[in-house]
Amino acid sequence: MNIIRKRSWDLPEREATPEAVFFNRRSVLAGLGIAGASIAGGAGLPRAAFAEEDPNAGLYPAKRNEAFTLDREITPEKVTSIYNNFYEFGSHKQIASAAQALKIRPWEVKIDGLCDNPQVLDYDDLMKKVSLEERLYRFRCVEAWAMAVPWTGFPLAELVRLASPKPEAKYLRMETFMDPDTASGQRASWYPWPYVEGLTLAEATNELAFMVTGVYGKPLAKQYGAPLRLAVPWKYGFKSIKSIVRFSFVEERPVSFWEEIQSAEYGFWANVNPEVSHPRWSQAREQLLPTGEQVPTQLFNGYGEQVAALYKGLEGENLYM
Ligand SMILES: Nc1nc2c(c(=O)[nH]1)N[C@H]1C(S)=C(S)[C@@H](COP(=O)(O)O)O[C@H]1N2
Ligand SMILES: [Mo]
Repeated sequence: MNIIRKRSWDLPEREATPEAVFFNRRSVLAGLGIAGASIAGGAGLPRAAFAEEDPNAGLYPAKRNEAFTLDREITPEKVTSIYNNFYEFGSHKQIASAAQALKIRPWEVKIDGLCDNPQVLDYDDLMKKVSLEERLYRFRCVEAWAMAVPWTGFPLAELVRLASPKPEAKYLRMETFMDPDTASGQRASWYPWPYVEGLTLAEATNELAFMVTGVYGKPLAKQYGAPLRLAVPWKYGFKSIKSIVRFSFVEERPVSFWEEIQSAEYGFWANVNPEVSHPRWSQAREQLLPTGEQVPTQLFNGYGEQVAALYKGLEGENLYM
């Protein structure tokens, strides 16, 4: 399954977008089987996943917010916890063990840029300022695999409120940690590390934009982007940046990680739309993990009622890639 990596340095395009090559029903099932054979049960997580004391463990499980329901089954934890995209730990899906090297305590979160309350916060202190809830969200990767996950967290709007952005702030730029010693993927210098993503402030304060701190009723395991990752379920998965260390309020539109690598294929907006194909494949259908069952893709991943109004007047933009 590593065939696409063996000449990586002369394959910038394929290396940048391996999921389409990687994803087919057989490879997913084989991947799950191989990873499954090496673990001792439980949720499928290596023992190290529980090694660090978590002072917030008592906050889980948080009460479910019934406003966020699903049209499909929750994807089992034993599936989603061993099939992850986290390039900091490798350009394939079996990064769960490698990701356990990430040290998430202490974890500083910096809030800066055009805001009245710039600050550096310890993650555990941030947790005291917010209230957690559980939401069931669909998730759709740009490469057409999909899952449904019970995230725990708080609205991104709460963090924006803490910062109190100035009127000139138009975008929220988010950045992942940078630590090539623990994240071997970051030693690959052809990628524009650290991982960056951005939203307009209107998107960041939409009720659906969610800061994730837990999943399946527990603190977030590292492979999902502990201790703090984004979930924007109406956008393709690459917008949902993991292991965030910095939030900056800025006037100019940030250039995100994948956009910088391949702007013709991964744009800033990246809203899910079955009718707008990726340059190399159709987005009309998606494949549910882990069976590969094909289901029709929905506009805004089914969240149009909450988010369609955000894009009025922006029809001239590439909203769907
Ligand atoms: N920092 C960082 N965030 C990231 C990525 C990544 O490689 N690094 N991959 C993105 C992509 S392409 C997807 S599909 C989702 C995968 O999230 P999951 O592993 O929890 O399913 O994370 C997104 N966030
Ligand atoms: Mo993705």
